[in-house]
Amino acid sequence: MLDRDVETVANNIVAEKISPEPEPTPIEPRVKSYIATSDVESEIAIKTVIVGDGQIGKTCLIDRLIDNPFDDTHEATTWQDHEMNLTAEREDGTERIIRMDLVDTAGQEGFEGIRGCCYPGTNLFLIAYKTDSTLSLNNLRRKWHDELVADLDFNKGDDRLRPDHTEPWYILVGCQADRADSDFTRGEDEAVAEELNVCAFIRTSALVTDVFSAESGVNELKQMITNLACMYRDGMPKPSWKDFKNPEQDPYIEKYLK
Ligand SMILES: Nc1nc2c(ncn2[C@@H]2O[C@H](COP(=O)(O)OP(=O)(O)OP(=O)(O)O)[C@@H](O)[C@H]2O)c(=O)[nH]1
Ligand SMILES: [Mg+2]
Repeated sequence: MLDRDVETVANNIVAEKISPEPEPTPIEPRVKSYIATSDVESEIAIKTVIVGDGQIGKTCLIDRLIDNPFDDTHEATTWQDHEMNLTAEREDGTERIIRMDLVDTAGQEGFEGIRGCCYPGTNLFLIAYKTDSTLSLNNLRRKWHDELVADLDFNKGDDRLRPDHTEPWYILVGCQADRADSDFTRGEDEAVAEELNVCAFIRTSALVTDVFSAESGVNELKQMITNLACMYRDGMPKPSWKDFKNPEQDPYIEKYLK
């Protein structure tokens, strides 16, 4: 090595040592709150249904959403209806209440008939997969999407098929993201989000106790449901998961989030 090179390396090391530590970037909440315009009604109703393969963690996640603790035991669901209230804040600080009918369904084969009974009137679907299972992710593309779209065709005339709502509003929900091998489907899940044109995409864990943490994603999901419920009821066009990924880059979304 030339003396000149040695000197350059030495200077770089000194510069590295004396340069101040970079300021940590403040962590922004990933999902921002919807700003409801002041002329909309104060209470809105919304029906949300969760679907996906059996034993992927749908019921455990719903339990977390309704503030129940994590229960490790699995009992196959047939149909479970929950009611919950969500709140969105208006620009003037007043609240708008969203009364949500939240339906948990059976993921197993053979329950198509029962599931079909709970689809009519649904405004928002949580389409769920397990983050270490490519099979459960791919089944969203085929089995679950086909089943939901067939139902929409079957129930022509309900309010999901208004001219501006010709496609289902989906949130793609990854379950059990705490698992060591949960990165198994990373990348593939974005392809599914793209293909199914979902409104949002959130990875969650029902096992993580702090529902406000990024590792849990439960509060993030709740906030996103609130945002989409308001946007749906205000007759907004269907947003794309990419809009929520970079809200600051999209003037349309930024206008509605704070
Ligand atoms: N590590 C981990 N395990 C989970 C999590 N959620 C669920 N499980 C496990 O997965 C099992 C199945 O979860 P359920 O919520 O019952 O599955 P499901 O999708 O509702 O199943 P079906 O009702 O049969 O469609 C649970 O008994 C837990 O042991 C999670 O977030 N993390
Ligand atoms: Mg269940």
